[in-house]
Formats: sequence, structure tokens, C-alpha cells
Amino acid sequence: MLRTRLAFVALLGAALVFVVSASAAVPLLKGTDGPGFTITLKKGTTKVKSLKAGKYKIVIKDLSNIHNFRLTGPGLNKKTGVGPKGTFTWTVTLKKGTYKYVCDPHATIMKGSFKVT
Ligand SMILES: [Cu+2]
Repeated sequence: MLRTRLAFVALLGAALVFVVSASAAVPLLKGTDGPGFTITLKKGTTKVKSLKAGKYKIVIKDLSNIHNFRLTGPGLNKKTGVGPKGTFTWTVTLKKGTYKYVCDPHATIMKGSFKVT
């Protein structure tokens, strides 16, 4: 009985390690719009220009109530609201192609894009 319980605990531990390492492997991107008329998408401190296809976690900091952050591309169209400010976390799967991000009310000046290969 004790041996069974120990084996179960060991299995649970192994499963936990697997889950933690699997989630840690998802690369993090940071999207920011505002407070001025700027919108950026960065990996670390570098502006994103190209990425490998796959799963990403994107933390959006929407710093203004007149701007928003919209990301569009193959299989994806996600946005924050224009009014609400805040931090939003998206988990997305990026596919090969070109992705664009804009602030909807100011899409002609607040925009960027990157390629996924
Ligand atoms: Cu804007």
C-alpha cells in the first residue's frame, strides 16, 4: 500500500515537472499600445520581425483608452477593446505567413507586421 502510494506521488511529481517545463517552453511576446500614438510587438527588447511558426504567449499592455491592439494573420484575428485599458494575455498559434498588428482607430499610423516561417 505504501509502495503504491509512493509510486503515485512519484508519478504525480513527474507529471507536474512535465507540465511546468512544457508551459515554460512557450515563447513570450510583449505587445504594447499607447500611451502615445505607438504600437509595438517585442520579444525581449527587440521588435519582432520574423518568428518560427508555433505557439506563443502574448502579453498585451493596452495603456490607453483611445487605442487598442489587434493582431491578424493566418487563422487569427484577436483584439483588445479601444476603451478598456489593462494587461491581457493571449495564447496563440502562429502559422506560416504575414501577420499584422494595428490600433483600429489609428490603423494608418499605428501599425506593424512580421513574418512567420
Ligand atoms: Cu490608436
